[in-house]
Amino acid sequence: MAQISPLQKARAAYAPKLPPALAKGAAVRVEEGAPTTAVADVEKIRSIFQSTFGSPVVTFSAGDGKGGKAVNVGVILSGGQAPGGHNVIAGLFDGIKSLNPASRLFGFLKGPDGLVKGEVMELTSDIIDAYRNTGGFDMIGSGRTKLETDEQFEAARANCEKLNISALTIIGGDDSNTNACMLAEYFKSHNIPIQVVGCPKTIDGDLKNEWIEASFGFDTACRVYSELIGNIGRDANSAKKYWHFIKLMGRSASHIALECALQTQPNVAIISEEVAAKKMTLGAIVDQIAGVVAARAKAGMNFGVALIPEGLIEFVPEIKVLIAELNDLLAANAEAVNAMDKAAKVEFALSKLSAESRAVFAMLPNGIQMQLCNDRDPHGNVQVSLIETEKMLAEMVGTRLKAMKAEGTYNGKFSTQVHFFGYEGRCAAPSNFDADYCYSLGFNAAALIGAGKTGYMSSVRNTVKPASEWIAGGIPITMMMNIERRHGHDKPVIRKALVELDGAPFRYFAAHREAWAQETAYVYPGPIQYFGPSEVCDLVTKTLELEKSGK
Ligand code: FBP
Repeated sequence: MAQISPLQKARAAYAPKLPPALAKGAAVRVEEGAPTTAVADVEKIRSIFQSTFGSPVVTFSAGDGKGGKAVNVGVILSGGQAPGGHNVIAGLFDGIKSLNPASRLFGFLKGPDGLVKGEVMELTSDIIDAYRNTGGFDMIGSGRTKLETDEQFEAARANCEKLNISALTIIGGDDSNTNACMLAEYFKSHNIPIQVVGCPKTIDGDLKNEWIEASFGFDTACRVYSELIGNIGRDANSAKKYWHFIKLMGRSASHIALECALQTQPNVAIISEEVAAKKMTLGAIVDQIAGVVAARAKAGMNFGVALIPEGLIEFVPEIKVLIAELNDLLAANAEAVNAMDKAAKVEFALSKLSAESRAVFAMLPNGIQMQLCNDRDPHGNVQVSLIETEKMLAEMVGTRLKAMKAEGTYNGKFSTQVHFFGYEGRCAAPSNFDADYCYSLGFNAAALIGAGKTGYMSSVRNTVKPASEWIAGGIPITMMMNIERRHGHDKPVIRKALVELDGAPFRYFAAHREAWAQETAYVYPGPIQYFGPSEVCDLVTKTLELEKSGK
């Protein structure tokens, strides 16, 4: 093992907490609820998932401590990194060993690709111990390959059979758990005795519902970004000469931007879901920010902090329509487009788009046009982390302020600094919350395997309370599915949980944002604390706190 820091050394000794149902091991008592349905497009989802659709929600209570037969389990990390992935694997390892010490865990390498290609390593206790409570996915790597063809499923079966693997755990976000659901359905409908269980991962925080209170990694990533935003707020208020435009990760939903706003109280935070609901044009967003800049300038404050969600561009109504057209266009002409250089792709798009979308596309800076024509990821998503929305908005606000100066409605100075916080937070050492939550999700996945479940997602609830009150169980993945358009086709996918404008976190933000715009009310959350008093070490996100406050 490479040299480790004093913090890593001390952190390795941290013993994550478990819900009481798992305290005696992963052989649990299972209580089954009523049959379930899908969030939307019920009949289509039922017809695609004929073998797994409708399974009940299950809740666990502590068993008698007696395990069962040994199992060989495969594990995959899928999609973007999120703090705590190693603890899910450690929890899964300890969980299957509690079922039977002869159980074995195999890690498929580099994501779903490893499952298809049969690239795999056994995860023994010395490997697991070296990664406990660490950030990163480097134990086995990750990838974004989409599992959807029968050939891939057959290759997965053959690779599992070689190692006598009877259960797979897929640790991933909405797209990866959609993969897990497809695979579970394929195995069950073909009488292949391999269970598939998912674990909810993504810093984006958009894989959540009544049963999945948070996706892991959201807590840690938001704390890392909030620390940096807090530092920048201090710098802005010290130098008093820059407006900082900070883009925050989150491919689609604005949960990260909202949580960071709640933690740090910036002058501006754009929430994409509000932009879509109010049908705000790009011009309206620019006007809103310019208005805050002008008001602060009038009060003698030519500085500020603005948070921009990474996914914003896809929520601006006219750009959303444009992207949907571009997606279909690029998918339908993939071969020809792949052979073009960036400038030719832009020309091609301009020549084929509808008149409305062409006008919108033509208005965008050339750099953004090129970025919108970039390849989609394997799941058909625009790679928004590559689109420099923060730069675009800073420039557009500058242009608007110049016009306002000419009209006599603004008389300040506007200098900008742009930042993008994304990759900085994805591999941080998990906070206590994520360390405990992830370990519990993994251990709980072992309990689902022990209970013979397939097509389920590991669910640990009541997480605003201490772990001694957490509730363990599982929910059928089909319950979260609907039909969406991807790569020019209708596909079954897990529905993303977007920021709810009538939810408590957004309402709290909306009630305070005017004051935060006018005043300099920055909060400095500081770095994640791993050791010390519980009130600074064992926090939950403001989002979760407000969601569960019942307000
Ligand atoms: P997941 O949904 O797979 O967890 O990924 C989240 C994310 O970090 C997004 O916030 C971001 O847009 C994207 O991954 C970046 O992808 P990549 O790592 O491929 O650059």
